[in-house]
Amino acid sequence: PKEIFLKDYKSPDYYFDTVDLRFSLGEEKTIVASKITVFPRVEGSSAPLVLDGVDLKLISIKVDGKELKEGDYHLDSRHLTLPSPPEGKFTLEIDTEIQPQNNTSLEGLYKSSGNFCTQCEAEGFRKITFYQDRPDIMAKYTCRIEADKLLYPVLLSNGNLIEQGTLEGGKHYAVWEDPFKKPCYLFALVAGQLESRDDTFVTRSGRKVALRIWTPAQDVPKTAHAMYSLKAAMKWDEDVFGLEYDLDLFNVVAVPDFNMGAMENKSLNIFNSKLVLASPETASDADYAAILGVIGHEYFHNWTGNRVTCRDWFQLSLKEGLTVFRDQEFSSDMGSRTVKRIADVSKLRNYQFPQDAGPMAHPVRPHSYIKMDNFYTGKFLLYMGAEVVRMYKTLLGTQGFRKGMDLYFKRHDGQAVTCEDFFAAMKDANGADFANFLLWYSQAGTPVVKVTSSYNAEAHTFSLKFSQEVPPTPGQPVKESMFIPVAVGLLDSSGKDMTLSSVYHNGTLQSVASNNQPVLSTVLRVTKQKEEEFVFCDIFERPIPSLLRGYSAPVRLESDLSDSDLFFLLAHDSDEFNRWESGQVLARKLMLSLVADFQQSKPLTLNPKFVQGLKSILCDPSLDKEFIAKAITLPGEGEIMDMMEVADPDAVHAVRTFIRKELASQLKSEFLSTVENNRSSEEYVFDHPNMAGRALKNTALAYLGSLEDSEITELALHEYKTATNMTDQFAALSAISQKPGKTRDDVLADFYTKWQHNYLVVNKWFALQAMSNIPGNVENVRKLLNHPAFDLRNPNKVYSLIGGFCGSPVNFHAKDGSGYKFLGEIVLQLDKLNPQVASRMVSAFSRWRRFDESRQTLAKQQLETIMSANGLSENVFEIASKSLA
Ligand code: HT7
Ligand code: ZN
Repeated sequence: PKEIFLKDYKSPDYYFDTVDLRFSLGEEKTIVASKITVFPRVEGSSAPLVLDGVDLKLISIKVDGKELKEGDYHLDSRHLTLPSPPEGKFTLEIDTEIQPQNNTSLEGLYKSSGNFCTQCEAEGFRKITFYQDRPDIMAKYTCRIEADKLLYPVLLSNGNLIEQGTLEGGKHYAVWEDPFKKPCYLFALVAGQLESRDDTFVTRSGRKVALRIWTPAQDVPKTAHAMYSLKAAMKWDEDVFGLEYDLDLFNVVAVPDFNMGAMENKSLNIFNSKLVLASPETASDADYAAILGVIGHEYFHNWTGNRVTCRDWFQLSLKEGLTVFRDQEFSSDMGSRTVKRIADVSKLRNYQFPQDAGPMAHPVRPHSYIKMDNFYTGKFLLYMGAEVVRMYKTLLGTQGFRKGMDLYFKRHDGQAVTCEDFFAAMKDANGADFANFLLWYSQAGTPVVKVTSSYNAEAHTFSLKFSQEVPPTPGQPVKESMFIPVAVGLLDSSGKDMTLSSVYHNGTLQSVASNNQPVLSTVLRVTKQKEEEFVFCDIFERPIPSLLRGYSAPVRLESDLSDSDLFFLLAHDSDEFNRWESGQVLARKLMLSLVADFQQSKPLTLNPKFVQGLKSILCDPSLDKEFIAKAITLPGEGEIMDMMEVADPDAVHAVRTFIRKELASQLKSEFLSTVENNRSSEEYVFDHPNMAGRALKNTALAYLGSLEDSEITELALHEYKTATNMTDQFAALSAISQKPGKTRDDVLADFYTKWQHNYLVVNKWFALQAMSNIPGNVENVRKLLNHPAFDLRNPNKVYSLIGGFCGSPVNFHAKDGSGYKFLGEIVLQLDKLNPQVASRMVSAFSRWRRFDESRQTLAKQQLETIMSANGLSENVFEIASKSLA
C-alpha cells in the first residue's frame, strides 16, 4: 500500500467543467456513461490525464467523439491513463459497467434493502466511474437515471429535477441538474421504493424550499423529529451565521446500510436510518438528540464543506472541524449549553487522549495517510478540529468570529481551500494577533499544561504560573510550545466571582476589562514552554482559581488545587462546566488511589467527603437535572486506564463497581426519591426539562441497579413494565441486566419478543448484551453472531455487537485472550465484506502496548495474524501495521 503525503500535493494538470452522467440501473449490471468537458490548468499542457477507477469494467472511451483503441490509453486496477490528451479543451466520454448488487463495501453505488444508493466521500466516486477523484476538481453535474419503474419508482440525484418520463419495457427516467459546482465526493444518487414526509421552509429572503425526507413507506411516521430538526437547523443557520439555503429542494434519504452516520451530498443528504427514524416508543432521548445534531451537521455542510470545500483530504478538518463546531453550537442553543459542553468534552477525551497517546496519533491536519477513511474512523480529527475552531471563537468573541466567517465565505465561495485560508479570514477580518496558532493544525499530541498559584496578601496580587509540554508522538519527537487560550475566573471565599480589572503579563500591565467594565472571567494567552506568569492585581483575599473555564483549550490541565479547593469549586463555581470538571478531577484522583489499593490487596474504603459532595449535588434543587446526572456519573473505565502507567482493566472495573455500589447503598434513599420524583409524564416531550428529568431518574436507577436487593429488582421491573417511552424502558432493562440470573434472562427475552420487528431497537438489545461485564460474556456474544437478527454485512449491527463488546474492558481484555481472539477472527471475516467497518473494529487493538505483558503478547499475536492474511484491505493494513510499528 502507498502512503500519500501532504507535502506532495500538486494542483491537477486538468480541470473538469461539466459532467453529464447517465445511469442505467439493472439487477445484473449497471451501466454508467459519463461525458466530461476537460480543460488543462496550463494552456498548451501535454501532461497525461490520470483518472481513478476501482472495481470498474471499462466498456468504451472516446475523446472529442472519437473512440480510443487499446494502446491509446493505459488501464490498471486503479487508474485509467490517457498519455497524450488533446491540447486545450476537449470532451471525454467513458462507458463503464458496475455491479452495485455485489458491492458490500458500501462505498460507491450499492444496494441497501433493495434500493440503490451512493456514498462517495472520501474516495468512493472512483467505484462508480473513471474520474479525477479529488476534492479540488469542482464541476457542474447533470445526472440522468433510468430504471425499472415498479422496482424503483423514486429516482433522485443532486440539484433540481429538470425532466422525467416513461420508457419502453416498464422503465422510466429522471434528469437532475445541479447548478452549483461541486467535487465528486458530494455526488449522490438514490433509486428505490420510498415515500416521503413533505414540508416547506421559507428562507429569510423569501425562497420557498421543498423539504422531503424519504424512507420506506412504513417508516414515514417516524420522520417527524428529523423534519423538525431540519427546519430548526435551517432557521438557526440564518439567525446565527446569516446563511440561507440556496436551492428550491432539500432531500434527505434514510438507508439501513451505511458505514457512518450520514453524508452531506449537495441537496440529497443520505442518512443512516438510525439518525432519522424516531418515535417515543422506539428511540431514546440520546437518539433524539443525535438526530437533531446530525441533521443539523449535514445541513450546515451546505456552506461549510459544499459551497466552500477542501483542496485535498488533508484539509478535512476545514469542513469537519468547522461543521462539528457549528452542530455543537446548534445543539447547545436548542438545549442546555453546559450539558452539551460536558457531553462534547467527554467525547473528545474518549477519542483525543487515547489516540494522541497511541500509534495512530496525528495532528488535526495529518501529514500522511494510506487510506483516508481511517481519519473519519478515529473521530479525533472531527472533535479536535471543532476544538480548534472553538478557540478562534474564544479568542475573538461571538462578533469577531462571525466577522471571520463572513470574510471566509466572501473570499472562498465556490472554491476548494485550505486551513490557512480559514485562519487568514479569521485573522484579517479582526486584525487579530494569533501568534503561532497554526501549530494546532500541524503538531500532534495533547499539551500538558501545569499551573501553580500563589497569593500575596500585602501586594494584593494573585499569581498563576503556567508551563506546558507537548508529549512526543510518532514522527514528532520534539515539540514547540503552543498558543493556549486559558479562560480563568477567581472565586472569593463566599464562592462568588471576583471582579477582574488588570493583570501583569511578562512584566506589562494589561487591562482585562471589556468596554471599560471590569469582568468576572478573562482569557489568558499562554504561549511559552517554561514558566509564564500572570499576576492579577487588586485581589483582596486569597481566591480559588477556576481554570480553563468551559474547557477553553483541548489540553490536559494539572493544577496545584487541593481537594478542598476542588470541593469548593464543585459547590460554587459559576462556570457550570468547571463545577462538573472539579467533581471529575476528584473522582479520577479517588479512583486512581483505590486502584492502587486494589492492586496491593488493601481493603477498599470510600472517602466520606466524596459521598457528601455527590449527595449535595444530587439533592440541590437549584441545579439543572441533567447537569446533576452528569455530575454524579463517575469517569469511565477507559478514562482511568488511560491515566495509568500500565492499564489494569480488572482493577479499574473492580474499583468503579465498588464506588458505584457504595454510593448506591449510602445514598439509597436519595436515589429512591430521585426515581420517585422524576417519573416521565405520560406524553413524551423532547425538550430539555423533560429529558433532564429522565436523565436524572435513570442515572439514579442505574446506581440502584448495582445493589443486590430484591426491592430494587422489583422497582426496576416496575419501571420496565410501566415505561411509556424507550428512554425509560431501556434504562430499566439496563438496570436489570447488570446482574446475571433469571430475571435478567426473562426481561431480555421479553424485550426481544416485543421489538423483534424493529431492527433499530434490536440493535440496542445486541449492544446491551455485548457490553455486559458478566464474566465470560464472549461466549454469549459468539452465540449472538448466529442470531437470526444479526448480519455481519450491516454496519449498525456490527457496531452494536462487536463494537459494544470491544467497549467492555473486562471481557474484551479478558486475561485468557478470548476477547482478542474473537475480535481477530471477526476482523478477518469483516475485511472481506467491508474494509471500512473492519478497520473501525481493528482499531480496538491499537493501544495494546498500554497493557501488561501477557495481554500485550496475546493482542500482538492477533495483530500479526491479521497482518499475515492474504488480500488484506488498505484500511485494515494501515491500522494494524501502525499499531504494530
Ligand atoms: N462527511 C461525511 C463523511 C462520511 C464518510 C467518510 C468515509 C466513509 C464513509 C462516510 N460516510 C460519510 C460524514 C459527516 O460529515 O457527517
Ligand atoms: Zn461532517
